[in-house]
Amino acid sequence: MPIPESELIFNKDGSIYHLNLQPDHISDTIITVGDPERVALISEHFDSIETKMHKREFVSHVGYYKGKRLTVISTGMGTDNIDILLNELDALVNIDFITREVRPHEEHIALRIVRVGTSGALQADIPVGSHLVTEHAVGLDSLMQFYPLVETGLEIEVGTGVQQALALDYRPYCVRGTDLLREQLGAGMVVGNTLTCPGFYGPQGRVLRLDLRRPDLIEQFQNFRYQSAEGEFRLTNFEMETAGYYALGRLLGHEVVSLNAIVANRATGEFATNTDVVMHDLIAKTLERV
Ligand code: R1P
Ligand code: URA
Repeated sequence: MPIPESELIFNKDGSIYHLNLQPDHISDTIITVGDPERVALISEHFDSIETKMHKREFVSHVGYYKGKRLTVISTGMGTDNIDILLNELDALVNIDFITREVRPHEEHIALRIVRVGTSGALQADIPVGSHLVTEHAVGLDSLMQFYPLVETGLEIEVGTGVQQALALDYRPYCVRGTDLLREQLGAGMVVGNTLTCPGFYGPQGRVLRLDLRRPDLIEQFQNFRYQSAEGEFRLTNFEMETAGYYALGRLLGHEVVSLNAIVANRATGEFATNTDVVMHDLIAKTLERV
């Protein structure tokens, strides 16, 4: 059955609605960033750039790095944008734009998607300036209220534990990322469990002029522990997209990894004075390994 025009939306040039890209624009390996200005910081290392596109916060550069075709796309902030990003990237490779039909299972293309973003550490032993690769992502956002995500026993138990620890009236979702990609891209980095928050201030326990409903939120995040057969589980850092990536990656059949430049530490109260250098080094590692 063809997907209706109101659901799979094309622009006049045949590109997909928000990303503004056509199927032959993208490569199988995609680096994603939150900040649109970070796209050029990555593509400036390319040998050549074949396509530049932008619409809203989605800026895309496609080109070659040491002979390998790469796409870099910015997403802006939040898992609502990751819903758009993952669904539209998947459509570019797994839906026939002429017939509007999903390609057969045997023709499924699995993309490799590498998020390169900033993040705040929750634990004192993860210093600002370090690089962290996400093993499990825990989503406090509502995105998975709308998809039939299948979680493992451990993932459900961690989500239930976080729900109880924070006395939430919903169970956060928890997803372990792709092991192979984490080992390849995250070699030598801190391996952590990332909390994805639906905001930067209140949902990350920051107080400017507004009081919080949960004044001890940061302590609750920091003190959360879950004992499993694999050892002790703790939350190491937070940001605003990773759980959406990991959950939609699993649902759509794409390999995803989140690499985090730790720019803040909420246990010590520090913020990095050299965020540009921390991000530059993470970009260099990513390009060498991808
Ligand atoms: C908040 O400042 C933003 O920074 C982090 C958060 O996830 C959020 O998007 O990631 P990026 O640096 O990739 O945007
Ligand atoms: N990004 C976030 O979402 N939180 C931080 O503390 C730092 C970067």
